[in-house]
Amino acid sequence: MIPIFAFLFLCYNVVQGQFPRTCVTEEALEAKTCCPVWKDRSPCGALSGRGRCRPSVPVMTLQHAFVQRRQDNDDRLDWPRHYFTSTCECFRNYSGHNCGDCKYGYFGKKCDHKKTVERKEIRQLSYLDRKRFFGYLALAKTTKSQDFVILTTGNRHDRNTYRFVDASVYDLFTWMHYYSTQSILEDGVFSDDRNYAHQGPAFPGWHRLCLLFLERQIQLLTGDEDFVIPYYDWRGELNCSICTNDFMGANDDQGAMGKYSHFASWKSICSGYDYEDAYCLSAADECQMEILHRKPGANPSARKPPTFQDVEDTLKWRKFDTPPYDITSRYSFRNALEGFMRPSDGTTRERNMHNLVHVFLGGTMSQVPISSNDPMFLLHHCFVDKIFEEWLRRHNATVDSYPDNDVPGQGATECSTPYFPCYRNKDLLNRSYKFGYTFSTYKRM
Ligand code: KOJ
Ligand code: ZN
Repeated sequence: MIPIFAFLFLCYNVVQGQFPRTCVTEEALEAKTCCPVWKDRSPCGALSGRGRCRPSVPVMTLQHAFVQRRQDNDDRLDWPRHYFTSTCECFRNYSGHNCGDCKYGYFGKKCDHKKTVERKEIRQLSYLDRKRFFGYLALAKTTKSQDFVILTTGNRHDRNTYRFVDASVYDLFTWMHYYSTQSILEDGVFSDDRNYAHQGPAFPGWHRLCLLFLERQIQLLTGDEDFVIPYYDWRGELNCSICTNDFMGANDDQGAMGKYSHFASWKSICSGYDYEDAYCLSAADECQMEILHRKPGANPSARKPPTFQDVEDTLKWRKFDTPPYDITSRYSFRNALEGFMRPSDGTTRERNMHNLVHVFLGGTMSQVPISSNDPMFLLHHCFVDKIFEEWLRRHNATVDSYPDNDVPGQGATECSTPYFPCYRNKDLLNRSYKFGYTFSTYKRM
């Protein structure tokens, strides 16, 4: 059950963008400052040497010049400067919107202990661990986020219509994906082939960060510091073998999630939403939030997930990404992984890899703005992240493998949208142990 107040809000209006709760007061918005006070009563824990409040650095790219010319073009460009020009910069291993948490991969009062957890294939989890995973997800779906709120507006260019509302921890995560996938307004035109999380070099890192974000939120919610998201190794699957009620849930012939599945009562936020200039008003319509849907293998153009060979072919591309850094990029690891290009020849446009799995699973998962409503999204992207990690390792890649580019929101030094604090897109090209996790080996029968 969604807490009643959040539920009521969701019924009327809905939203996007996660914002630290303490940064949406009139004063903070007016001052464009998001430097929440930490336990020591100083902004960003400055008195304790955890961080400081500082003007966020503008990104000096072509795009930035464009932002300056047209401040109101798109609220997400040059994130988070449309909302906040001053944010926390955290020192040492401190992190979080108020420097009150540790960087991914660290723990302890002083954040000076390194932690490494192992992400496993869902079929490698013990019965108990699997049940725990579903229990944690249920809790995340129904517990209000303490730290963040989301922004609802019928007109994203009119600040007077902004409303910040509560959301559950899981819905907050879903919204962040929704928010970053909405078309970008450029020169007065909404461009479908640009967004902040896909169709460009930010794709692997953006999704890495979204998993880390939810994983951490669930760790904080449950007190289980070792919680990790499992992955789904879909290579060579002939059907979705984890789409059973013991695992990710079975669906009926219409695609509706079966009543004995773990997610039978889950409702999708923002489903059916199709207004370009507003963020997600679907729930304004009598709370018509849909249940989750899936139809694995039903789409004739996506009967099966990618093969072992597709994954091997993807891994061989040495260049992380290539101009023009979009869905037409050739010989690009990112474009092969994302699935706009045939992995074997690096040139033919076809649906494969990540995109193919979304469409293969069908229903909620196949619609970009709402796909993250289905927890299958977590398992799928966790495996995509495992492939990304394998590529980083095989090619000895570093942050410098990330290309300089002018794709809005995807510049090397731009902040990944809409995260707090700032994670530069290029910095996500680090090995996963730096972020505190590794992957199990998994041999399929
Ligand atoms: C959903 C997504 C995505 C791609 C597709 C299919 O989230 O990234 O569906 O192209
Ligand atoms: Zn996505």
